[in-house]
Amino acid sequence: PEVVYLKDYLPPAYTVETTHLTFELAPEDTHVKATLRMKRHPEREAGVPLELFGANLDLRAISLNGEALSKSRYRIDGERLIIDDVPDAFVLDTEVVIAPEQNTALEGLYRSNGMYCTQCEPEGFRRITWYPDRPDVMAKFTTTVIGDKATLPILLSNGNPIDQGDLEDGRHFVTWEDPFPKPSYLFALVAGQLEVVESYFTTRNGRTVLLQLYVEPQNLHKTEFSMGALKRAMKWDEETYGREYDLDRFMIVAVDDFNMGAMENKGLNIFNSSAVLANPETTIDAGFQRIEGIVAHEYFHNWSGNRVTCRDWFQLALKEGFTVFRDQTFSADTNSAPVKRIEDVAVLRTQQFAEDAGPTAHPVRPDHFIEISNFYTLTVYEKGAEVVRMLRNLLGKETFRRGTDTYFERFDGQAVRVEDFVNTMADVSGIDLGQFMRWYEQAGTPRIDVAEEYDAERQEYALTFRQHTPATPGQVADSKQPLHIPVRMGLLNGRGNPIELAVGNERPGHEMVLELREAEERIVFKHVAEKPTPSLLRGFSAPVILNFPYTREQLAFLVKYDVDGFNRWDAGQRLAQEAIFDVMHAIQAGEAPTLDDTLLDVFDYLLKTPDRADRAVLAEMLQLPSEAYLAGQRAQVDIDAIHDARAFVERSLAEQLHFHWQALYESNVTKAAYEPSFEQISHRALKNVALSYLCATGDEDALALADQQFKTATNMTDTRAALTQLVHRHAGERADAALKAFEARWSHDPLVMDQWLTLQATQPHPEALDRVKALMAHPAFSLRNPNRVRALIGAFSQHNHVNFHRADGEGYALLADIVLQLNKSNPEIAARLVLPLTRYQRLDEVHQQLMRGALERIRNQSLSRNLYEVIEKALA
Ligand code: B3K
Ligand code: ZN
Repeated sequence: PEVVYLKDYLPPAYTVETTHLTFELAPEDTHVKATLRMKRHPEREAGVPLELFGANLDLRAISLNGEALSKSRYRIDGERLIIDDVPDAFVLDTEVVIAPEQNTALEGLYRSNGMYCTQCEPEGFRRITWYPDRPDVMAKFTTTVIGDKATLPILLSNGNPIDQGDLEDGRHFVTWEDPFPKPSYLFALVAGQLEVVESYFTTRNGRTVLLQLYVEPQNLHKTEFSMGALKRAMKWDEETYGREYDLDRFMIVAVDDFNMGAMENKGLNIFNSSAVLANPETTIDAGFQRIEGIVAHEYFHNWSGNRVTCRDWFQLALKEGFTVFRDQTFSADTNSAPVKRIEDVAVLRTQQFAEDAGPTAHPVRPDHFIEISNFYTLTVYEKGAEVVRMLRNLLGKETFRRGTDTYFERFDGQAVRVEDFVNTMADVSGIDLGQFMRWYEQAGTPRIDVAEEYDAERQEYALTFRQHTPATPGQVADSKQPLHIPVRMGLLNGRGNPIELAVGNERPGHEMVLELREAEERIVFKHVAEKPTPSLLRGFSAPVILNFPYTREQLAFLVKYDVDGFNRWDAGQRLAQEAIFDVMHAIQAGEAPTLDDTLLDVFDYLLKTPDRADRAVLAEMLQLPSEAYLAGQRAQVDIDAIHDARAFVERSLAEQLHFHWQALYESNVTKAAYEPSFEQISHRALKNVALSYLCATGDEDALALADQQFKTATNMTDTRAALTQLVHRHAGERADAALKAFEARWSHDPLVMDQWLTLQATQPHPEALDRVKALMAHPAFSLRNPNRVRALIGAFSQHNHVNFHRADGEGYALLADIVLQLNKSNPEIAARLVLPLTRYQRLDEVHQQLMRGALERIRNQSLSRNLYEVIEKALA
């Protein structure tokens, strides 16, 4: 397959001014007519051949300026159609036939439950018609959709409806016009039997926007929350970024079969139903919060992505990193800021750091690809958001806002590069961000080792920071340059109070942002009367691994006294990690493990002094680091030992603090009617953390309590938490009966059954693999639907380490089998699903062999471009 390089970028030889499309919808033979008014790009010379992209298209007619083109005038080479001889300005007409019903890849135009819908980012539009399908070609679209009136009463596309009417044979049509020039990846079409929920939003300039949420009739009771979230997002973007909505209507459609979470098509967002439909009976608290974030994310793209878009797909993080940052801060402002930060950092450190450490590591802005769909990654999205956050840390909130205002103003209506964003920030702030650009170009997670010295005589405290970034594929360690890193920090004295900082002539107060630029830097704090405890990298001010040789007493001290909520949590996690690794070493040495006293004291303190943290933060602090996170901290990973050690610590805390867990449970039971409010969510989180510890003992009383909660719960959060305990603690009869009852009640709702699949797939008991295999034959499962695949197979391979990594290799074999099936039907999902198999580098020889064996078995088949790229990297 062809490799595409950033350095080869050339502007398109011809651009499109207007695009007129007509769709005659039919499952097996949809006719698509396109009329493109094109002209030569001013920067390209005359006479260059015209290049269009297409895939799986049956070309029926093609003409230039009204004259049909004979076969000798053009050629088709793979995904390209080339016309050698075109004038400087011309009209190109084509007609193609496509088969939405056969489209299982879910890219382009496809059918989902009888509904027609599209997914065009990044290169799906070429499965609809021949087109210069690249984001730097922006055209005004007019789209006529024709379909059967009885079965397709709703016909949607981007922009505003400008015409509609009945046709013969029971068909009707609607014509849509989008006044904003856009790249083809933002095109959308929807047709089906849909119900609509409507509301209004008045913008700050007094314009009224019609808000429409289209769903299948059975989902009408799940729309209220998203509509509210959309309005909150619209208001927040006006207040926080000065961004106002620009069309008369904003439409969201919920679709069952969807590869990703959602898509920001101009004026017509298409959502995976799992990312928009919510109801207290069917959706857990975390689900509500996820939905709120995704609704906001897609809405925010209207400016960061649509009004200002990407020049080429290497710039993907320009829109994704920025928009993730925007949705993270929106959620932080709407709910609990420290909890949101804790959750985002946990994802980053567990999953993105693992990506950075594995064979598919790449810079935030990659410089080459085979299949761009493989680059919708944690690195582009989550690390991309961290890079934008660092810019805000460096500039300060107000200057950052001036920067975003200037960016939107300067580049409105254009397709631009990461440099355009960063240079704007440099311009408005006067800060030199030349070195900062390395964050976009250099892959891998930087490490910072920090050493301290205290000189009591001179009352000076010095910190030495040494940074380096390990090698990643294609970038050797020697080529890695030092980065420009903001480290937010403070110092605490022995009573836990913040120390007034004095560095050189600067007096920044109790907290400052150090800007590291060199491989090694020493900072001296003056007038420090006693040896302090440093609180470093507050709020996780940079996406790095920072090591400071804290004693356990210091970590416990930070949990109690640090003013930074994130760092309090982080200190506790680090203490728990050390306690777990102590146990692991004891088990490995054949000694009897014991629970670390300091950790026990900290938990005792937290449970006795619950007001020291807000409830939601407390619920995070009481949870142990995940097995996946713990594995990421080891150079040599022993999956079973990590699992056993973590379980030992959990059980010890459960037993030794039994009385406290009981009290915590009881004091957080609420009688109030369910609301996804922050207040209630915190109570439920604490109650269910308590339930989990109670059940960790395996006590009959605790399992009876879970059973009772399961039977009496009035919302999915409590139901699912209880059922998870019954199944994961292997509560025998009780678990089986509860699973059956759940199935009987919810078999009609696929999004609820996804949760039923997931909690069985993630049970630590050795029967999990057989259970997963059996569930693949259950009516609730389907290999055709990405949500079902993620719920069962994705959950098993990502969140059930002990069973996925079974010593007999059966977990790997199962994943390889499924990946090979999906390779044919849905390559994008196959290439994502296979990733856990590529992370074998830190496992023992036996596991490595088994994993490579499974990958080689995949490589022996004929592979899609998506899977080919991932497998080649993994086996390189
Ligand atoms: N921009 C879309 C990405 C869809 C790409 C799928 N291959 C989702 C989002 O980030 O909002
Ligand atoms: Zn996005």
